[in-house]
Amino acid sequence: MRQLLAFVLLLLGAALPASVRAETGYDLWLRYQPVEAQWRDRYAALVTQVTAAGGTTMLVAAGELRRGVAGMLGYDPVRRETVIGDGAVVLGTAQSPLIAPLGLPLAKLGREGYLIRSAAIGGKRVTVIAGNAEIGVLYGVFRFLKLIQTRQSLDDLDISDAPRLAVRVLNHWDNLDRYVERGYAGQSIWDWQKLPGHKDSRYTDYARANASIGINGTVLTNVNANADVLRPEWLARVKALAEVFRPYGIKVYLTARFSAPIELGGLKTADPLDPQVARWWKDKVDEIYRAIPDFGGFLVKANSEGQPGPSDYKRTHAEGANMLADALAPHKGVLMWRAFVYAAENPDDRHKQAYTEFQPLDGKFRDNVLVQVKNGAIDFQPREPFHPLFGAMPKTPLMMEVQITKEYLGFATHLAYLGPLWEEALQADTFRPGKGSTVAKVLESGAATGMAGVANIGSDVNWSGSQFDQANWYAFGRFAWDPQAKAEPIARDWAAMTWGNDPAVTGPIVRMMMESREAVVDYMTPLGLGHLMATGHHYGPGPWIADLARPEWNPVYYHKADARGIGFDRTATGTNAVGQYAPEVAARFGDRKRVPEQFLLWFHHVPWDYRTRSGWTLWDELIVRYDRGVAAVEAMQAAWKPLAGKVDARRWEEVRDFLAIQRDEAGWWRDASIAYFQSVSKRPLPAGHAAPAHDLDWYKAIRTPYAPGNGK
Ligand code: BDP
Repeated sequence: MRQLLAFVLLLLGAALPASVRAETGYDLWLRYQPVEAQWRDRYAALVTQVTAAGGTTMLVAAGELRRGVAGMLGYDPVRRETVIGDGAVVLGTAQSPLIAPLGLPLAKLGREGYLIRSAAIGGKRVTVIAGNAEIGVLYGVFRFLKLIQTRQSLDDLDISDAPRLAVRVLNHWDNLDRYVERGYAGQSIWDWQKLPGHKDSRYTDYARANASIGINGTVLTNVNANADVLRPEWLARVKALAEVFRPYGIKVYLTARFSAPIELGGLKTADPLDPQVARWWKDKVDEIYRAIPDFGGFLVKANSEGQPGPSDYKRTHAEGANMLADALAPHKGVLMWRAFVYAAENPDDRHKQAYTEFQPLDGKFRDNVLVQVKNGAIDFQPREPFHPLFGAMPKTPLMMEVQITKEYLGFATHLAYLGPLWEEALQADTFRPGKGSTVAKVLESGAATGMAGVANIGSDVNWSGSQFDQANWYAFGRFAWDPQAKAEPIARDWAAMTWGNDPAVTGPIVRMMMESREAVVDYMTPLGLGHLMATGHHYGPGPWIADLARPEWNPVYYHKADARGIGFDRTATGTNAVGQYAPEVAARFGDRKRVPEQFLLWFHHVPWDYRTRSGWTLWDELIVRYDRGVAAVEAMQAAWKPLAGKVDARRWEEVRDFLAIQRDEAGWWRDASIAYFQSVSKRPLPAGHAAPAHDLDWYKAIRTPYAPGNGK
């Protein structure tokens, strides 16, 4: 009898309670699980059939709708007959015969926008999902499915949306041997060895996931990659991937190693002003477009961390970029040129170097160049002030680059939702040209616009190395679509789609997510500290490291702790990095009393007994923050525990285990940091705060030689 029951339950798989169903996370936020009975009938009445005609993207859109409805409502809405009935969902572009007569206000939505509207066609009550192009329809379908996934009403719909940025790209730091630099989710998903003969079905799921959040481009190769991907045999593989992605509105881009004309072309130079070099690139670009007519363009890391570039020939970044841009322009390709430059030989504050180099080049770049600027001036830290270049190059399109993969935030095992970090950067007021000129507005105002996210995607079954890291991929897409977006509603959407709609589940999950990034800041780099991670792999604390060749490789360069105090003086009495910001911002950051406390030590060297706003001494405040960070991780553990049985066991257990790892490592960060800073400050810990478990030498002796993502 029991066996029979088990068998029946197996047959009814979809109806099993969540706690019993094992999920891997492969389905991401597109799980399409059955909706509760009370919703099912309401939805089913409004999704009786799907009507669509068009090209491959329209087919994909209809296919996704069928898939979602099959999963969530339990039937296939496809009807062969063309007669429209009540409850039909009509997909089409502005020109579709069923849609054109409705005179929908599509014109202002651009090529990628969409409109979802409850309407009447031939006296029947229908829902129209329309765009100017088929890709808009696909985006609209994902939005429509999200309404069901998040249990919204489908009655009286009138939704229209369009992306606010044009180029919304993932940057994969993937090498051709499938090694992912700063990758914590396994190998590269690009299985080059089997391409172009075999196209893994995973490429399609990757494209679906990206299209569902509006990502429309992917740079397949690492910014530090060699030039090999530009060889004909590799371009054939790139072409195969481009074909998979095309129906999903995703363009393929490649990194272009600046010295490729030497390495592949046999030229003696890669000087951008040498006509032979320009010719080589033009021919190479033409060759790429013959294979991939909608190729997106190039991403270039030049004269940065040892990469070749125009400065090798005493040319400017603009001269280098423009030469490549000219090769791409006839094909409408874009060039993303990174502003992440700093030089070993340059003794100036690393914070200042990109601005110093790029700001004078404002207006000197071709129209199809986007200068790609990291959110902060140093390097993807848990918290950084916004990059001073935002707002400072009004004549140059700037795109913002963020890191989705958590190189400096505990890799895949630390739960850190990055939505709040990105919102903070995007909402920062540059005061250029005036008050209210947020970074988001700067991004939107360019003649060309975009946002790039360094991907956290790999061959792990859950794609991102952890369940919660999927939220960062998801949130990146949402912010690139709308830089004015807010982190919390994005977290709510993701949580509902990924873990189910029970408020007893989503409530705690969203709270965990919203507090998680601040927890990491507190236990790693409180009060504006930064770059204290151990050398190279950036895994775990190394604030004592002081013996590396280049000054800015050493954490001591960033915190400057001494007997007197701690912090980097970037005011006028120090490096005057504040001078690179608009005067209003400089005045605030430069004044110890006015600087947001979260940036205090980023801009100021502050005595240990300085009184913070809470009335503590700086030293005590630091300790309080470290402990607050650890306590926040414990609070996440406590919040997760009661969700056992409310979500599937397999994912629940993975999260439980990762939170335990995070708790241990938060403690490690706290203890090691306090042990070290105490050796400098020589101060006692405030009452009620425990001494580190071990002495400083114990922490210094910890080695993690095989930490992932750090080259080979
Ligand atoms: C740093 C990474 C390094 C990248 C570099 C970059 O440690 O692996 O190559 O950024 O953005 O954060 O180019």
